[in-house]
Amino acid sequence: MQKSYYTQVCGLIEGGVDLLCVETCQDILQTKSALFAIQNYFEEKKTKIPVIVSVTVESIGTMLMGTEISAALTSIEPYDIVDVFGINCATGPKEMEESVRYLSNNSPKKNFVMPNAGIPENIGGIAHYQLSPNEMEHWMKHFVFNFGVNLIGGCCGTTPNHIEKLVQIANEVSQNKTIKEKILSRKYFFPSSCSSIYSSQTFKVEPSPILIGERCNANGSKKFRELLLKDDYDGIVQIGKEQIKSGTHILDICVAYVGRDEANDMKEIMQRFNTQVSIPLMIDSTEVNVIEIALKNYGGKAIVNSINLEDGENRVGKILTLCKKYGASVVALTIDEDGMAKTFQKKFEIAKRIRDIAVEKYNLQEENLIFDTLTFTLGSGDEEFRKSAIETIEAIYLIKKKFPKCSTSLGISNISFGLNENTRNVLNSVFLHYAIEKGLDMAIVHASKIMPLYQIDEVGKELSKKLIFDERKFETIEN
Ligand code: THG
Repeated sequence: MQKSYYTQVCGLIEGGVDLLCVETCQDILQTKSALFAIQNYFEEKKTKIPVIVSVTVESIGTMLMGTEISAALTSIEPYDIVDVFGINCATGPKEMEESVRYLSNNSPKKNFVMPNAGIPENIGGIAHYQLSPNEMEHWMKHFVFNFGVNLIGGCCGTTPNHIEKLVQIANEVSQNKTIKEKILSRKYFFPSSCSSIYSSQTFKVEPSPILIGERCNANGSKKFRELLLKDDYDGIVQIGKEQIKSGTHILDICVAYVGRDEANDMKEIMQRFNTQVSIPLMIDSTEVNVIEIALKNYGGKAIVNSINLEDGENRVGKILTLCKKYGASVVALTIDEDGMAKTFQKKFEIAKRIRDIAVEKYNLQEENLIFDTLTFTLGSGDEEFRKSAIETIEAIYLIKKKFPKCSTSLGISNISFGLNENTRNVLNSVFLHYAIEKGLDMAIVHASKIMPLYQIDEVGKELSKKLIFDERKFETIEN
């Protein structure tokens, strides 16, 4: 599709068009393929003309595939080449009101509305459009004057009489300085988010945290691994769905397994998860080509898990380039050339270094950065790691304080590797509690095993707390 769009882009631009309008979009992944083609053309030819993306929202309030307007916006917002975002076709202006209100309140892009002259009525096999030019004028004035819509047009069923009304509205705005300024200074709130093709998920929830399901992981789940070894991709979809039932907001996907083709497994899984799983995905891989295949096959806005500075800036650069190109957020681990940082100061220092590279060199917005300050297990008894949990959560506090626009995440289960299952569930839950107190936004967890504190007995709570905060006391014999 991208190739076919590229041909069209060449023809249109070389034929002299003033702007490109990717419109009547039904499938957000298809829209992205058009955007890649446009992006490639702009880069190759060192040129840029304005771009409109316009999705089609059915009367039920979503796109044909079930995409909510918030999910469509989240998916397309990262593309800097898109100047204008809006909706066209399918319905008249009345049915579009809630979507237009949403875009007015939330979209950082200029807003666009191009309705039909009402919902088409099928009379004797021919579509009839019943909305009069005056009714069109009424609604479009509402959109422009109350919602601050920047660009208007008429889609199916509109006649020169409808368009004449739109021109009058445009003239009225350009002659009225106050209204013009009001439209240009529209306030919006666009929170950091990721999305599936169905719905969008903010990085901040009340109460915290965002739960990221850890079960779709070839290294972290025996069940997943066994299904993968049988090429049972549909069984894998079920593991994804089960996690949604236990309250997971995002799914972490890791298919790295020795002796298997990780890129092919990732592609098979993304093509299924893209449409069959309702929540957004986190792509857990260290391989640049695997990450690219995943992003290419995903219509939503994914999170890439992860980057670090282990091999210096080269690899980080490659992955950040992909995040920018495909519009993804990214998890950054506090690891550098010297290995995994142990103290909160060093963890912060690495986070800052990554932040500076991502923002200054790769033009990624701070909102798309999620720092994972990593923890070693407290289950080994190793003297060196007794303060691991403290350092990890202090680093979260510092990062949130210095970079409030960035998010933080942790793989909670790492804290308890080596302990028995019951102990793990208790320690994980208590550790999560204290990490949240320090400002943790997201946690990679086995959601159904996380318990609220009140469900944990006092002994379990107290022992976990002592372990986490290194409050070891030696029993001494008096006398
Ligand atoms: N940070 C980031 N990503 C990560 C991690 C992190 N991804 C991988 C990992 N850590 C988080 N995921 C898991 C998944 C499973 C387990 C731990 C972390 C786990 N599994 C059981 C075990 O190994 O004992 C297996 C249980 C089973 O087989 O069913 O503990 O920190 N950014």
